[in-house]
Amino acid sequence: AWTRNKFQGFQNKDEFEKEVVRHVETTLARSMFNCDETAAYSATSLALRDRLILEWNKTQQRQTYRDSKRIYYLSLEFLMGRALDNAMLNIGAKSVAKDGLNELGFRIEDIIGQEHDAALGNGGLGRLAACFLDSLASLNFPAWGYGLRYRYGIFKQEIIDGYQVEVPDYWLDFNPWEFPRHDVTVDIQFGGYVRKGQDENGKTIAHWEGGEIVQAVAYDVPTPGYDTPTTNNLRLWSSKAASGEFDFQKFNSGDYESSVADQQRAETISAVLYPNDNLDRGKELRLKQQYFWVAASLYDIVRRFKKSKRAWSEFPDQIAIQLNDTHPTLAVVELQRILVDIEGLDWDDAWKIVTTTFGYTNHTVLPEALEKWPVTLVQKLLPRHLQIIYDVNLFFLQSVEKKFPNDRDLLSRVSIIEESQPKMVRMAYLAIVGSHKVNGVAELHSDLLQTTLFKDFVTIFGADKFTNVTNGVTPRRWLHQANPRLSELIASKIGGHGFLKDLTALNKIEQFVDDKAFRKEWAEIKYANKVRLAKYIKSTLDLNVNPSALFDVQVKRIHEYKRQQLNIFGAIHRYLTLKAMSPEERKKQQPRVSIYGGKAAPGYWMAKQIIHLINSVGAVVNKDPDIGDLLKVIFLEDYNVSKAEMIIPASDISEHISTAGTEGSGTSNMKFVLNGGLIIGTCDGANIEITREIGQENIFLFGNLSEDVEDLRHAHTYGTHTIDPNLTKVFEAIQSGTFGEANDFNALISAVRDHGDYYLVSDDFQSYIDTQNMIDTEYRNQEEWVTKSIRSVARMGFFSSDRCINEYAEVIWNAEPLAV
Ligand code: 26W
Repeated sequence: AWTRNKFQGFQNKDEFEKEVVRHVETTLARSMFNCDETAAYSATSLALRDRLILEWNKTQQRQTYRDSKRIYYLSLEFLMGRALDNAMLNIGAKSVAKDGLNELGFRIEDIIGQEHDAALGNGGLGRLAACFLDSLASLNFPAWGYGLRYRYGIFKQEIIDGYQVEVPDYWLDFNPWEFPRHDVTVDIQFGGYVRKGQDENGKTIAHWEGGEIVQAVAYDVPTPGYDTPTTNNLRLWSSKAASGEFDFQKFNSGDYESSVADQQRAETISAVLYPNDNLDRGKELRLKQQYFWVAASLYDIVRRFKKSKRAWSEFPDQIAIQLNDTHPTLAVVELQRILVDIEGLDWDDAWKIVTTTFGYTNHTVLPEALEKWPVTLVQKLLPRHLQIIYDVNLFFLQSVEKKFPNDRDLLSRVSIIEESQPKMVRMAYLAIVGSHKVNGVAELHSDLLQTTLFKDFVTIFGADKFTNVTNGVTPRRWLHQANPRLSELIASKIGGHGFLKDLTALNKIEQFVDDKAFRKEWAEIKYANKVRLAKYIKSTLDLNVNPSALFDVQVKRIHEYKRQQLNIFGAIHRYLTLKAMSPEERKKQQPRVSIYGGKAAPGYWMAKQIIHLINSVGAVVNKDPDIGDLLKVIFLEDYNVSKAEMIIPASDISEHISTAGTEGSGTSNMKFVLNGGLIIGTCDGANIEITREIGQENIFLFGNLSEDVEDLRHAHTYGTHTIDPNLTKVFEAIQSGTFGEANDFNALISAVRDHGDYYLVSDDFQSYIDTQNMIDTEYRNQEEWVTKSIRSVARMGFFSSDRCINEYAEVIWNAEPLAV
């Protein structure tokens, strides 16, 4: 059996301090006398990093030597957050570091707080990828992540006069967690033309020639498992001009400007993360990013495979590649191109290898999120790939025709090429045809995929190709790191921290549900977390909130389908109701702090209006003397992973209130419950499975069901559409100028009243406010509330990303952990 601390960690705090001092004095070239918190953070990280890289090396050697099946997770987004705390916890060095830093005159929280988030993602999909890396390493799977090293991650959000303003997130000034691999480079081709030639046997082969070359450089980020000998790799590609710093020919001939311009054009590819979440804008640079990253990754994967000298037919036994949404779908085409054009395999043999290697995960059913690329654009950038796509489509449609003769409608419905004006490549269809398994991310979501979006493909390929893997979250970051006191309390009751590796062991705390001291401590921890958030609100917004009030939280990307507008309309209704009460009556009401956070895509005007409304309501409500502590409306600026770690443990109730059938899974719902918060939610995404696990008595569900949505929308458009009377009052208040310039909010109101209320805000409004009122009542019974909180946490074992990764490994990857 493996025991920790042989190679990882530090023997004691003196050894740790020595390393920190060494890095301050040598790597950073400073003296300990002027070592500030920034320098202390850098030196601490470098000391930790030294340990990680040793483990990384060993892991890589072991994985190469064993040569067992490897998993490659291709994702355009990895929302990693901060690395230092996670690294210390995972390698078991936190207490040594805490003591060591103390002796050097620092508090560990301050040092941890120095780190800039690695924010290479938008939201759910990117954070899921990060949780998966943690689980893959913690379960000892030989797995690599592949992504892009954006110079600018998701923008920073500032709120100015109640509106969102975007500020670039330049985060690479000093990043101790990455290792540049200037020796690992791949030349990536764009444009040019295809020339048909013949090989020595007279077989036609395609040569892709001309165009431009951009160089991909690898940057490696070690990702340590929790209490395991495995430190896996996240490889991020950065783009630069292929000819080095300058085109010297141009430079020498005096064309200095254009030689620099070439370099900048190349570097643009990995410059910035697209900030759209669930919206496909079809930008050329985005397609370039996708191919650049996919081609570099596949070259790397194939190069590693070829070292083993195995037959090509063994490729799928040795390699599983998972496509995180359709963003990496060109990988399917690229592998086929490598096998056929470069390695000389026959089309059918190659295609068999390709389709056995790939799996595709869909994360959304929103039509506006489904990627489509104009055929003309693909032709321009990737002429050979377009030919391959056409051939794949032809053979696929021929097989459909054979199975379902004379169904022209079916053929045009499932064609990878949409015969529209202009013609488009449907990436989801290409991903389905190019993979052996397709999964959704929660049961309802996977069912909807199979009965609606991908229905024809279920008919064609059979139901076996389609499956569900319900999302999960890593309990290391989302319980142990974010809520250390709760983690310790649980550990003290059930015999240690084993639950962090087998989350189902949480069920052992349910036997303590009546234990007085345990309950008291449980409630105190929640209160302390709320005090911490209240202090943060005071320091950033200069607002006093009462930590004893009910903290009601909705933090996620701002999107109409996630319905932050329902939440703020509900808060306005609450405000109006309180205003209409007598002072005596008001005294009987439950105080509440309504907390919002999240970014709007820069081009998503409606989402920005929602942010503005929230801030405008806050500006009025928060200083209304009639209201006082009874209601505060708070918008927290720049929601990100590290802020989530503070906010989530401080919630009493969190909101997961998407229109039924629209949220793939949701993962913050899992994080909130895991931290002892209850949730209000619709019957959507993973809320349904959370209910199944924790019991319907422990969750506040409301609203219309997914199966009713279509009829309701139909009725809005073709029947009579009456708006809920309470919501009408809310609209009247807004339009009478209660929250500032009334016209500012016309679009939010008319979306509901005049434009068909696509997201069913009015249909769900009464049910929503009734449920919120029920929450007020139940919250006053703190004993019952704590019971619900404990029971819920105890029953959350299913939602570990470890369970999720084990399911992927068994059902999709056919891969096993590497035992040591
Ligand atoms: C093409 C633009 C674009 C960019 C990102 C389209 C779609 C996306 C993502 C798929 C959006 C996303 O993050 N989806 C979320 O994925 C989570 C992880 O599975 C789920 O929990 C969320 O419900 C889903 O919205």
